[in-house]
Amino acid sequence: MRVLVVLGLVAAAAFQVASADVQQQKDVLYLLNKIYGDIQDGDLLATANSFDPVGNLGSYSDGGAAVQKLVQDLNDGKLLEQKHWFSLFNTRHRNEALMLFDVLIHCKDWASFVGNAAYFRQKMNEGEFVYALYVAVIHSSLAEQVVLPPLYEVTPHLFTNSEVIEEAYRAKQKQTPGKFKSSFTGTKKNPEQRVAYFGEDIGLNTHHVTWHMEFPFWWNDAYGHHLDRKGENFFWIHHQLTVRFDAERLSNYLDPVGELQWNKPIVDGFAPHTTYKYGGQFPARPDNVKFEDVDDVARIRDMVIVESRIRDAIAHGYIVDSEGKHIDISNEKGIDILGDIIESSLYSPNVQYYGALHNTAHIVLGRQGDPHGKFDLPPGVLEHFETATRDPSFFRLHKYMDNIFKEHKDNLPPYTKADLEFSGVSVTELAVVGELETYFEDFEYSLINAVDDAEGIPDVEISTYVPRLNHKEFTFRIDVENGGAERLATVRIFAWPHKDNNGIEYTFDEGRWNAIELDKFWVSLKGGKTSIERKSTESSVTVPDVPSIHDLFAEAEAGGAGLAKFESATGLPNRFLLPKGNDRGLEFDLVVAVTDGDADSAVPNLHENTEYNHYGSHGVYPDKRPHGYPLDRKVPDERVFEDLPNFKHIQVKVFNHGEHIH
Ligand SMILES: [Cu+2]
Repeated sequence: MRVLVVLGLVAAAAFQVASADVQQQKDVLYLLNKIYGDIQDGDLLATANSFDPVGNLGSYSDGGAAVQKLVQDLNDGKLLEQKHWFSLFNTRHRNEALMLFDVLIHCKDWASFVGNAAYFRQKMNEGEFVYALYVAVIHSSLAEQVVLPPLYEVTPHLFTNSEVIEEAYRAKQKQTPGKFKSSFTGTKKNPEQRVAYFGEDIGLNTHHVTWHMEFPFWWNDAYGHHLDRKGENFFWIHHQLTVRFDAERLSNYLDPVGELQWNKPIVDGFAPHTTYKYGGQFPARPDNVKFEDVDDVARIRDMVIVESRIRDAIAHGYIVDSEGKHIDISNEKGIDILGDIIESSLYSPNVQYYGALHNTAHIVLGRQGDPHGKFDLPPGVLEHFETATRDPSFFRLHKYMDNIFKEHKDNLPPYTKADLEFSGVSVTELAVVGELETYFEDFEYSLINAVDDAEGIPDVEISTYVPRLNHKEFTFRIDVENGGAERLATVRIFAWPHKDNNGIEYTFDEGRWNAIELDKFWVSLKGGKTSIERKSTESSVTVPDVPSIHDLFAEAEAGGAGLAKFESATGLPNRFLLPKGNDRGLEFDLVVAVTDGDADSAVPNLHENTEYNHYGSHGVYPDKRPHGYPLDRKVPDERVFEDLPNFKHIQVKVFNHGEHIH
């Protein structure tokens, strides 16, 4: 189970984690290390060679239906060959990867899980295998404590640029260790390059792809569990990416990103400088390309029609399901249904009518370099969750969808003071201890898995280092006065840019839609004053960096006790908590809302069990308020918030003085 753990201020002691099963941990590392060659562990390789997937059908909870199907296709030579690119958005590739996932998720014990994984690793396409194993480890109850290695070390091609990959090959050939600098794509002539550190950040890419593995659009509850609030989560994670991108742009004196429009040119081109392990370079797209229909995928006019059906549903306040029944969406659950529809996922109540706006748009946009397949190019960066955010048009696309979600949220009645009050509770002080300051640092990771192995040629150390954003540690100090008896409170912290790029102040209503979620946690308020000190390192919306494959092996050897905190990799990297800011100090509105924890909680005994499943996909999400609450709805009159004692609003600045730690 991938849960993001937050230790509330009151219940740290009540929390226990089981440490990983060392053998399982090592098995998964060996399965994912050096995926383009044989398994490097002798025992596991022997298992791969001797395992018979259909030898014991009793070891599958589906009686072996999935494994028989996969073995049949394998024996009939139906499966995609090895050493070929893989894309989840390619129907055939996805179906095959999911056939393996279907086998793994139905394994009743680890021996059969690892036996199948090892067996099919040797025979199936490597990309399909990696994808299937990741989602199986994330979702199988057999692998709850296993920490998955960082994807940028497993498939480095998708995370770094072609120049660095070439140097890595040369180093291996010449048998000389090398450490190569990765640079962000493009030149200073392209203003978009100022924010490339965001879209090309390996941690951001890992966050994005991991989220999509945690909440796959192809998920079917028959696999064993329901993904709580999946559609709403889809909205929220992409909304947060969108507002963060705009904050990065403002930090770098750029206007917020404009939304993509089907009838207008795609303003910014993109040259990915990224290469497939097998399949050549990722295709480029010049500036100002006009949308063209993509053969066998979609016509642009169909995209426009699907968009207008969705917006029609929002205007009506209901959607029509596949049986013609009306489902009301003009309530707080509506966002979840809309998310399912827009993505779309298998949870969509009517995919026939509302289409798959997001998924299709990713392919359509990814193919604009070769819409008719004339040049036989591989898929574009937008057709992989690992690489999508590299292309600035990703953010245009998501701004476009975010604005559709906003239409829905704006249709809901604004919260009243009575809705938001937490009677007797007031926030008397909100302050930041320490300066809000970001800097760049070099981060090094191994490229050993990028290069080919050959008999008799030993490995040499090959790595790359890349600048990445980080921030100095700081602490929020929040003083809360409770006029009543002891009670549970939810503390929600957000920040939004104070001004646009022209120096014009955002209104409260504009600002709150751009709010970046910084933290959310529960605390027990005693009668009288409680002083809360919440450290930046504790933020529940972020996760720590997962250790390298090398360190994960070492941790596993040492017993695996230190691994529990890395089980969930679904949040934003903690070092990415703050937008970059700038030398003058980018002004932000910092707000805290302290609301009734008992009324907010979706699970009992929240204060005693503060396991907080922020982006994780198992079980019920503990906060029953909509994501973004209480700033998710229109605020026609900001006095509602100004007069709210349990809400506090201050101005802060985020600095970046050009510091770079090498
Ligand atoms: Cu996404």
